[in-house]
Amino acid sequence: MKKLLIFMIITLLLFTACSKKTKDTHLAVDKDGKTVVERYGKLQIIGTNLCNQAGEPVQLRGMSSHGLQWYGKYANENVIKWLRDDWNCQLFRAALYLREGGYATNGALKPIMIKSIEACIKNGMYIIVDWHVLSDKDPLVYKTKAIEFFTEIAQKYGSYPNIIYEICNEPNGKDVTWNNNIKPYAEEVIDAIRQYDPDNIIIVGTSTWSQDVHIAAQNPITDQTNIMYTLHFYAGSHGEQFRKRASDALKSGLPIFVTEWGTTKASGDGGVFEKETLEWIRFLSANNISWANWSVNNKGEDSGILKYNADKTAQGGWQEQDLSTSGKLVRQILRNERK
Ligand code: DCB
Repeated sequence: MKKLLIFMIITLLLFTACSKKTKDTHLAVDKDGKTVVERYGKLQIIGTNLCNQAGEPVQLRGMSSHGLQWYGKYANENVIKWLRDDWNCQLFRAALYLREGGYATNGALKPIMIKSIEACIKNGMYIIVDWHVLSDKDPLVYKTKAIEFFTEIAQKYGSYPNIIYEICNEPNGKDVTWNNNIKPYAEEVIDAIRQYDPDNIIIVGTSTWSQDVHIAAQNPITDQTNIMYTLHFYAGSHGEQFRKRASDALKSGLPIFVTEWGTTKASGDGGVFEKETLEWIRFLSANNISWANWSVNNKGEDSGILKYNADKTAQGGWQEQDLSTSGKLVRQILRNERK
């Protein structure tokens, strides 16, 4: 009887310890009011794991903005704090497009990026500074601009543990290869960042809209530390084949960060794929792969977290009825209400 009692007490203690740990790892702010950046500090890569300053593996989760040229109104302090406190976001990704009215022709987007960075620093969140290569396809097209931009960001903010650089969102096109375009571009941009920021995480996109981690794994960047590689997926278009790519890449030593994923088809529209989304979420959690969901907007596309034209003020504080089907699902996932 006594033995049974002791056994039960030990089991209970172990269970409480474990569940506490799982919960803590996903909190934007813990019960003592400590932010994720206060708890984790400077990030680092050990093996294929993203780790905190103490060397323990961590998984970071949060939301991506849509293109700042269209939805930069959401990249403000109130929305970012709301996403931290109500959505339990540990990170925010600010998507600086080059084309489609982006930074290549619109320098006024830089202050919006700066505002996002400063809001995340103030709120103890990580910020992914996303150089959103997309319709430009080849990252080499804007290499000089990228070097200039990232040098400035590294100089100003490289000493903050909050900063994560994503230097090349989704290179694509049949002539844009990892070996000839992306890797040479990445090496130069990384060198520029490292002059001022020796150790914050730098994430590199992969070919075919950041789907080809298996190709990057054959020829990774060497002589650099704290480098990760991007895999993007849309749950309605990409499934088991991509998860296998990710597992194989991890096995071969490639650290992976899913800087963008959606609950929809690859177009960002076409319905919400709940079952497929949850399958992905379980995979990412099991492998400690960090992620950002696409995206914060009220354009009316299915991957947007707000309903068409909902939320006119862009200050956060959204009600359930303002959220899209995707918004409701992703919020529940982030709040640890769905697994
Ligand atoms: C990526 C891009 C992202 C794009 C989403 C959804 O592109 F990184 O910028 O977002 O995935 O497609 C969409 C927005 C739309 C906007 C459009 C163009 O949601 O509102 O009009 O960007 O700015 C992908 C990802 C995968 C594939 C193709 C694209 N794919 N793509 O597998 O074919 O061509 O944009």
